[in-house]
Amino acid sequence: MIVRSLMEIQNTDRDVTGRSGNWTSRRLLLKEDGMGFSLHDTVIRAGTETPIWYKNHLEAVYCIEGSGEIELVEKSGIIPIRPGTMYALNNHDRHILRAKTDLRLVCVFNPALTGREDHDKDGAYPLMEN
Ligand code: 9YT
Repeated sequence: MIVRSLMEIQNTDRDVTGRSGNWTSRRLLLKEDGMGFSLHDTVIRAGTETPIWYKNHLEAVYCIEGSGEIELVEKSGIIPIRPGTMYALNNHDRHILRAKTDLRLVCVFNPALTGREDHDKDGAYPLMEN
């Protein structure tokens, strides 16, 4: 069994801030933990806009704090994000994530991230072999 707290991973390699400065992802479970998915406690900074397109991963996101919205790129529509909202990018949906206040999101990735992944120019993570 794995037991891990947010406090113990803060300021370690599992605590990743994107180059954009828009988000910090605390990676509670990674590929090396052998669960088949990774689990992150992520903060998206207030006032930011982040283009995302996870071509290589499926992601589910559950909002536990804050308010914001998703704008889908290939379909029209704005989806409000508030505590209790879950969204799952089951079609690798390209979108823009806007945070009105700091957003705290619990994120699950399949396949699991390996550790230090950051968004590329399209807002994707590469598929890592180890
Ligand atoms: C919601 C989202 O995808 N935010 C970007 C960071 C990512 N969730 C991560 O690596 O935790």
